[in-house]
Amino acid sequence: MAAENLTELIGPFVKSESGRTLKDSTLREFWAGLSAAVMSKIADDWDATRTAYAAGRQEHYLSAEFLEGRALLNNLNNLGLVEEAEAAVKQYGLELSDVLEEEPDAALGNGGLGRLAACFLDSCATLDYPVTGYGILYRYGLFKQTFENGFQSEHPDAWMEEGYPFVIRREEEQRRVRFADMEVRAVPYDMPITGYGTNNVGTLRLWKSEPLEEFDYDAFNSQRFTDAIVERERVMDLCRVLYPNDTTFEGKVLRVRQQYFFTSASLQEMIANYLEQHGEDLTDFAKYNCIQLNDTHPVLAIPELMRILLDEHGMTWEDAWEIVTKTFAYTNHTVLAEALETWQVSIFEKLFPRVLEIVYEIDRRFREDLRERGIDEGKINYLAPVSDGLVHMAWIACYASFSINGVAALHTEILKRETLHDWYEIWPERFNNKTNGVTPRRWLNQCNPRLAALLTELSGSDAWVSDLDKLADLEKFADDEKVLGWVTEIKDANKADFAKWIKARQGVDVDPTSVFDVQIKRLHEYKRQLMNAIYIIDLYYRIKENPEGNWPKRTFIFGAKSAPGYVRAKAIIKLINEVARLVDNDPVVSKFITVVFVENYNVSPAEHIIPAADVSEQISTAGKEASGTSNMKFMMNGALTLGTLDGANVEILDAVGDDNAYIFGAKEEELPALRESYNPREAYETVPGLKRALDAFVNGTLDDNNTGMFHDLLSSLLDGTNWGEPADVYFVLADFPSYRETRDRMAADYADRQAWARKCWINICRSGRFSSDRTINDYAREVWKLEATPIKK
Ligand code: GPQ
Repeated sequence: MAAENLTELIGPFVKSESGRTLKDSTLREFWAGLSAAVMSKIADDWDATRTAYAAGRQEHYLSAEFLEGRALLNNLNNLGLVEEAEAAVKQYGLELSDVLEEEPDAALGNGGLGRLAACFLDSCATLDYPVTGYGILYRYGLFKQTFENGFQSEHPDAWMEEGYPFVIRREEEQRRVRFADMEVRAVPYDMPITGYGTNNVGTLRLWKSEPLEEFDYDAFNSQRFTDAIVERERVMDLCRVLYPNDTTFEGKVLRVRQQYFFTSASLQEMIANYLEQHGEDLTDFAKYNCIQLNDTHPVLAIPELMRILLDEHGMTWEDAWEIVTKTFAYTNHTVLAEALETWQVSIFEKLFPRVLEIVYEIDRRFREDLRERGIDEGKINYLAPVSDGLVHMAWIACYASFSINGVAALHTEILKRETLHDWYEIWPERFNNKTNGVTPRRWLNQCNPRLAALLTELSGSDAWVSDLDKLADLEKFADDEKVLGWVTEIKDANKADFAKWIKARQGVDVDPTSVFDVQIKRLHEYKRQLMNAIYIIDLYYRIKENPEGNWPKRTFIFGAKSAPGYVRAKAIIKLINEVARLVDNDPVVSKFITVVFVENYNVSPAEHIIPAADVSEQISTAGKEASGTSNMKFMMNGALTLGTLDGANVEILDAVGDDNAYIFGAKEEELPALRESYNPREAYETVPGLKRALDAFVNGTLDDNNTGMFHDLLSSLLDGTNWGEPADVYFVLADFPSYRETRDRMAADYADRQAWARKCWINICRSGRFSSDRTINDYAREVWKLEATPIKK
C-alpha cells in the first residue's frame, strides 16, 4: 500500500475533482476526492491480485445483477482506514458521515438475487478466492421510487452521471460482440472488491456497449446527422437500463440482447486469458475455469461457449461439449412459475442464428440421450431445450451443468421433489444445496458500529468479522445482566438514530421506545405484505374499540418497490400508504401505533433500518420464498424473526430454537390438502375481526382514489379471477389467525426487555452459519474446487 496518509492525499484529490479551492468544494466533491484517494491506495494490490488469479484455476460469477450499494465506507472499513478518513475530512471542518451520505447507491440489481451476488464477491475477496464477477454497466439502475398521493411513481436513476470513482474503464481490454443485426464493442468497467483483513482485491467487471466507431462521420458528412445519432443510440440502448422485474420473466428482445452481450464478452475474455496462460490447446479449459450461472439470466453462455469452441477453435462437438459440461454450474433462485425464462425461437433467429443452430443441436442430442435412457417421449418433449417454439433456459442449464443448486435446504428439497424433479431422477448427483448467506462486514460491522464494538470487546478481538462462527463463544453471556443491558441500550440508540434519519428524510415522527416491526423486501403477493397490512387494520379497529387497553406502542415499518407493471403489487403499496394515513389521522390510535413506508428502499436505507429493528417480518407463503436474505441480516443485528417455515427461516429456527423465534402458519407440505378444502370466504365470514378489516378496503375507510384497485385486491382474496386464478392464491386469510395470535404475543413479550434481549443475544451469537463466508467456502470446496490465493507482499 502506498505510504501516503489520507490526510495528505485528500486535498489534491478533491481539488482535481472540483477544480477549485477546498473551501469552495462541495460535499459531493469531497466524497469523490476521498474515493479517488482510496482508489490510489489499492491500485497496486489490485494489479497484483489480477496477475495472481490469471495464472491458476478461477471461478467466474456471471450475473445480470450486482446490487452493490455504496462503496466508500465499505472500502474504508475493509482497509482499516475509517479513522484516517475521519481525520482527513475533519481538517476541512467536515464529518465523515455527511461525506458518506453524498454517495449514490449502485443499484444494479432488483433485490435478493443481486444483493446476494454482491455479498458473495465481498466474501470471495475476504477469503482470497480467485473469483471475478461479470455483469452489465447499466446506465440507469433500479428506478427511484417516490409516492405521489400514496401511489408508487418511478423515476430514472442515473447513478453515475456525476462521476463515480469506483469504476475504471479498461479501454484496452474491450471485446466485440456480434448480433445478426449489429456489432458492438463491449468495454469493461472494473470495480475493485476489497476484502476484510487481506491485501487481495477482487474485481467486478461490468460491460458497457458502445458503437464500433465512436461516430459515423460518413453519415454525418453526407448530411445524415440524425442517422448517425440513431445508430449510436441503438447500441447505447443495450446497456441503458436494468429491467425492474424481480422473479418475473418478460420476453423483451432487448433483455435477451443484454444477456448475450455480457456473457459473450465475458467468455471471450476467459478464452483469451486461457490462451495467454496455458497455450493454444483448449482441452484443459475446464481445469482452469469454472462458471457459476446466477439463475438462468446468463445461460446463453452455454451455447455461446460451444460456438466459440466449435467455430473459432475448430473443436469437435464431442470435445467442446465435454468442456462445457465440466465448466458450468447453475444456481436456481425460485420455484415461481412466472420466473421461468423461455424465449421465442424467432427472437434467437433474429439476433443470433448461429447460437440458435447450436441450441437446436443440443436439443437433438438431448432427445437422443434421453431416448437411450428409456424415457418416454412426453417427458422428453417437456424437458427438451426447445419445444413449442420456445427455448427453455432452465432446461439448457440443467442439461449442461455439472452442479445444480438451490439456495436454502427447503428450497433445494422442493426443486428435487417438484420443480426439477425429472432432472433429479436422471442426474441426482448434480443436485446440492448452498444455503445463502450475507456479508457480516456490511451487514453488521459497518451498519451497526455499536453492536460491533460490543462484540469485539467481549471477544477480545475483531476476528469475528471474518469468522462469524466465533460469535458462538459469546453465548456464555446470555444470562449476564450487564451484557443484556448493553444489548438493549445499543438497540435503543440505533432506534433513536433511525428516528432522526427518517424524520430528516420523510418528515415522519416515530417513537424510539416503541417496538420496531419491519418488513423490507420487494413487493410481491407471495411475500404477503398484504397480510401485514390487514393485521394493522384489524389492530386499528381493536384499539378504537378499547382505547383504554394496554396496547404496546409499535412502529410498523415497510420498505418495498413494485415492478412498474405489477398492478396488484402497486395496489398493495397504495393500500399500505392509506393505512398509514388512516392511523395517523386518528388521535387515539396514533398514540399507540405508527405506520412508516420508507420511500425508495435500497441498500443504504437498509443499513439504517436493520440495526434498529426489533421484529423481522418473514411471512411468505410456505414454499414460495427460495431463501430470503434480509432474515439473516436482521438476525445478526438482534431482531427476532416473526416468520413462516419458509426458505432459510427454517434454518434460522433450527439454529436458535423455538424459544428464540416466532413461527406461525401452515407448513409447505400442508398446503396442497388445504387448497382442496380452502374457502377464503368462510374465513372472511368467521374469523373474528377479518370481515371488518377487509371491508375497510371498499367501504370508504381507505381511499384508492376511485381506481377500483382496492376492490380488485379484495376480490383476489375472496373470489379469484375470471382467468382462472383461485381465490387467495397465497393463503393470506388462512394464515391470518395464527399470524395475529403470534404477532400479538410477540409484541406483549417485548415488555420484558431483559428476556427479549436474551433472545436477541442468542440470535446474534448463532448467526455464524448465515455469513456468506460459510456459503462461499462451501461453493469453493464442493462446486468450484478452488484454493485461496493470497497475494504476496
Ligand atoms: N430472487 Cl429468481 C430474486 O431476488 N430475483 C429473482 O429474479 C429470483 C430470485 C431471490 C429470491 O426470491 C430470494 O428468496 C433469495 O433469497 C434470493 O433470490 C437470493 O437467492
